[in-house]
Amino acid sequence: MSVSFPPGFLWGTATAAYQIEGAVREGGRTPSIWDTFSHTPGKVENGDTGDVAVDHFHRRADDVRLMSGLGVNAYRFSVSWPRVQPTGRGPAVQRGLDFYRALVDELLDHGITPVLTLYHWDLPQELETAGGWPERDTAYRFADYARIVAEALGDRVDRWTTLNEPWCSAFLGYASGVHAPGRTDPVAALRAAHHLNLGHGLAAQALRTALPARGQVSVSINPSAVRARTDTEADLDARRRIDALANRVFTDPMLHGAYPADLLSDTEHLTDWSFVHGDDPAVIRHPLDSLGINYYAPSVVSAATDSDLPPERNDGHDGTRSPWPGADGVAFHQAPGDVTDMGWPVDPTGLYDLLMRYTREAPGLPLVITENGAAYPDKPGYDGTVHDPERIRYLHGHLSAVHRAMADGADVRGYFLWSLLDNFEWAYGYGKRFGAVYVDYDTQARVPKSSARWYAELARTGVLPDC
Ligand code: IFM
Repeated sequence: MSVSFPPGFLWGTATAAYQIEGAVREGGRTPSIWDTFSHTPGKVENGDTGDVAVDHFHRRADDVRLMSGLGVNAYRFSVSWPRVQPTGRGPAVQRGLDFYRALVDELLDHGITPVLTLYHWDLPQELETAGGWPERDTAYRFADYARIVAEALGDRVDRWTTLNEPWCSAFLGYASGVHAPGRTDPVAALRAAHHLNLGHGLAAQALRTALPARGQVSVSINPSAVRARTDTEADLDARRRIDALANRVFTDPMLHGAYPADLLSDTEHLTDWSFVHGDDPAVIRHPLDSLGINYYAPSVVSAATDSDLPPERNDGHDGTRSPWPGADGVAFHQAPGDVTDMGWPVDPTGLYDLLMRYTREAPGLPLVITENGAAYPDKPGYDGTVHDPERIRYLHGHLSAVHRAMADGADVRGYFLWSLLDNFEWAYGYGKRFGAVYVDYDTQARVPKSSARWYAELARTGVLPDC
């Protein structure tokens, strides 16, 4: 049976600056932590970097036309901090702001709503050299940068997101080290998590001050749908611990103004959390206009037994450093069923569960799926077309879960397919393709896959057909 989404639902695609722009040395841009990291041998598969990426910096207008052809009504992109404020301090570089102003104007000319993310992981390297997110000052620098971008674009962008997936910035960046800046210090990761939260709250305040009344403020988290392998007390406790580190470390201060007591006690052997100052939780709990949820796959955990591997997130990395400070004794397991090219299980029920969880936890707060999608090893056929039926099945399953959650009371306002284009997939380089549009990395030619046409029809009609 086909199902319909309400009129006004946002049907979008999403990207991030470092993953698509390239042009890393143009217009006064200076290196971000991802430039440094990707140029460090052994950090990114195949030695890939974002130097050229998919050349969106030069192909911006064509990419907007491409989106318009797909019929989407919204586009989520991120601003590169080192492109607009190269050292992370001081005045903005006009050429950097002009790029985003032109992008936004082209989107608006095509009837596409811009949804702007301020931070999708590309911290100016100079701020990392000064200590990065483990240092409190970075949160204040982020709020200044938010003000600069809001003053420049607030007259034409209504939807603002502070951070994208602060879990990845804090725990993959500073604990497991598989993301930039590649540090492996669990205490630095907890400090980073707090300063990202603080930066979010301070930036949200700065946005409210700088934006017209219609401006909307949000944050995109990647909550984990954590499942216990069994319902033994030990496995349920493993789930509680990972839920604290994956989810509540961000959502408790953001939504409720306090860190979870169990998180503080689970990590007390590492830190006394004295880096949280008196008013910080109140600053972090800035009222939001919506909550962005990025979802790909659930996690299955248990109490570790002797035969289990060290606690790693099921993300395809086989590094031995854990991204989970204080969660020794927890093991991760592969969920059963199909997997994507990332090795991530395909399980839309995790998305349903998360939508219902935040519906209960934050009544009245609208939800937006700000990322969902899958990587598959897509290749053009003999006639140059690219068929990706697995991606259509993945999207269909997840959108059915969104619809079911809405029928059960979740106030979901939009869905953003990750990603518009194949692009630089962080530590995996260009080997993993998430795009609805195929990119030939030799010629930069764009070829909409069959999923792009399928999604265009959905965006046009709002009707999810039977699959
Ligand atoms: O490519 C990333 C994106 O930058 C953040 N969310 C997950 C995506 C797929 O790994």
